[in-house]
Amino acid sequence: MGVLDREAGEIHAKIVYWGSAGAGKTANAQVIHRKLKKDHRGELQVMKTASKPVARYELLPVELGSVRGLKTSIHLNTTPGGDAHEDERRTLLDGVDGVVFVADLRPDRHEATVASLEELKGHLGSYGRELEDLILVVQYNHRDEADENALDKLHRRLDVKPASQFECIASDGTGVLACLTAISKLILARIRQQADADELASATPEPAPQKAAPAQEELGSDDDDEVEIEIEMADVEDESAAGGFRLVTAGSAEIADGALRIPVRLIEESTGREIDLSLRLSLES
Ligand SMILES: Nc1nc2c(ncn2[C@@H]2O[C@H](COP(=O)(O)OP(=O)(O)O)[C@@H](O)[C@H]2O)c(=O)[nH]1
Ligand SMILES: [Mg+2]
Repeated sequence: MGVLDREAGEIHAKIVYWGSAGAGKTANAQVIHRKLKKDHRGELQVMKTASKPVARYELLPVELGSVRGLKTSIHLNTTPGGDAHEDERRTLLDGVDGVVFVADLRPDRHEATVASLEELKGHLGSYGRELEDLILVVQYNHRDEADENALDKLHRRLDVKPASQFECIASDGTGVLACLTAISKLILARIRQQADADELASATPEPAPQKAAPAQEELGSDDDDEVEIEIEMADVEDESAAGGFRLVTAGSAEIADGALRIPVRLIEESTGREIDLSLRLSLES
């Protein structure tokens, strides 16, 4: 799991891109490798499974540079597909800090997507962990190959509460870096928070429970959670700088008290921050 080493001045974290076969995990890794400046990433390594039939997955070291004075590195890996490679997928989850769950929006892949989420939960359980323990970001991918209802349908079936979610077209890069930026920030904030809490605990030999509680709250305050990271990009269109919000539906519309209520969610493109709103339209009789 994530390491913050103040003496060495370093933070290390691990992100796994998880999802059913064909969901777009490899496409994500390729886009990240292509778009990040060379000094912000290592080589994209295409790994092969030890078991047969041989399947491929990717490893990519990402260097975020100095984040609040600490040299920050992220180990990113995708997973191989296929029933034969469940054990290898499980191994790749060891020590993970955050998962980008690549959910395939194509209707004929919803079943496989749900199964993939179940597999993820099962493997985490084998490490004594739960989905809720780690930072989960859902990437609804293949956006270009599904209609507007697909997201709602799949979202309901997955029944998870991700820290953030994105709609992406990984094959052309849409949304990929915004998704990586969001999960990186969330993970780094958590690692720092944990390290601060550990330091506080070890600095207080006989902690009085009544006093520890407010200190903990302070550490978890919103301000403290904000980690400024910049993922620089090579000379390509900077999608995270595009600014603005994306609007997605966040549930079914309802008619009540002569008005139509439509739950919607605004997602800030650059950070993944979500704002839930309800549109209320009065019905003229
Ligand atoms: N149209 C479209 N194709 C995609 C998208 N994401 C990935 N692909 C393509 O789908 C295929 C499978 O993607 P890949 O990244 O290999 O899936 P993986 O099995 O999860 O690693 C490749 O041909 C990708 O180029 C997308 O959002 N839209
Ligand atoms: Mg792949």
